[in-house]
Amino acid sequence: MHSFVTEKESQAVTAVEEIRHNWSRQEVEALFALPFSDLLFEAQTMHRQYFDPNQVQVSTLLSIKTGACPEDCAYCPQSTRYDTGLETEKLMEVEHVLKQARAAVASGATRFCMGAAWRSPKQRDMPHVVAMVKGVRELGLESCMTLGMLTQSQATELSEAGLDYYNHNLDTSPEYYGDVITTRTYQDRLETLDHVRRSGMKVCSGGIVGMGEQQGDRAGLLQQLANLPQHPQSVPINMLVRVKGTPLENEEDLDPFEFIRTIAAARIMMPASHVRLSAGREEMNEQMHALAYLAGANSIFYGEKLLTTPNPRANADMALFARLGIEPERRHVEKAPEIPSPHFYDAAVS
Ligand code: SAM
Ligand code: DTB
Ligand code: SF4
Repeated sequence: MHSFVTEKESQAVTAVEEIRHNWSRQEVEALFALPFSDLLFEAQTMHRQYFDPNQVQVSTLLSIKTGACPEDCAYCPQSTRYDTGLETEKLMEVEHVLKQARAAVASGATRFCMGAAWRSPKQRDMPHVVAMVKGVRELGLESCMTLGMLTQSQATELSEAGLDYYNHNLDTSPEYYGDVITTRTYQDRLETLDHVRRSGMKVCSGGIVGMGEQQGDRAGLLQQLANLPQHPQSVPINMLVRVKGTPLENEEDLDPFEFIRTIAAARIMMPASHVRLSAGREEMNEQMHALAYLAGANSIFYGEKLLTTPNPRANADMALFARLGIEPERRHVEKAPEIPSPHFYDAAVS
């Protein structure tokens, strides 16, 4: 550490040499307060201890049920409460999903994520989503779903069907959450994550920045994620996509360096997790992408559409990978010590 870093800042960085679950808000805020170059240096140093810095995992995303969602998430074009002009679609046929999954294989993706605009799945939906999971896995893809809140038995059913990851975001800090969503609580989200973890599936959980929150809220989101009993194996960091008709359509631009700081802090705090550069990439130029990779982002959603909004075209991503010497990650080989299983924690607290 060079002499320009204060003792307080240096403590923030040197305390992170192991995988931790006891971050204080002050410590996380100290990371955000580091000079930009110091923060990126620490993030990149940490990144290299756990991952090949020149590999980025690519996932594709498919909306399997679109719009008409009863929830009131202020950022979301799929909420029935906001007039966003979105065409709604009921649950997709399994065969159609598998056709898209075969296209994802052909495009070089290794993970296939399926998202539904539900508060939670109904029991009658479960046989259909289970069939999708089985079909996707037979194609040799890792599977991921995001279907809203899950009961323990739904999580177990999906896990037994072979679902690898479940995505459920905390979205923001506990303090800011009520300004964005009123139809489900932060505790509801934590409970779904608990059900997913206990079912043995891997957790994908992150949030959205650029919703008018303060830096402290971005720190609070990462603190919540990193202090979960097990770090989410994937951490999507979404930049708000401002969709006309949603309450957040006129939200001000977030300073792009704040976005990069959030990625870097996530990398330092959850060093063995894939940090995914998620929504909002369409508005980011190549330099911004390169900074995000330097800050430790090592996963992207790939393909020209997210769920309902546009994403950079696959060939633009591949062209940038080539210019930066990045390769798509073929298969993730864990360099980190195994992230302990939930049962480890059960034993530790009993
Ligand atoms: N309905 C399920 C749920 O919310 O749990 C799953 C699908 S939902 C669309 C998945 C995630 O997409 C949300 O948690 C949110 O983080 C992200 N998202 C939705 N709209 C977004 C937007 N306009 N900009 C950035 N991220 C968004
Ligand atoms: C996540 O964190 N981001 C993805 C995925 N999980 C499901 C969704 C982004 C959605 C962006 C808005 C849209 O396209 O509808
Ligand atoms: Fe519904 Fe999910 Fe959108 Fe919220 S984020 S409105 S739960 S689809």
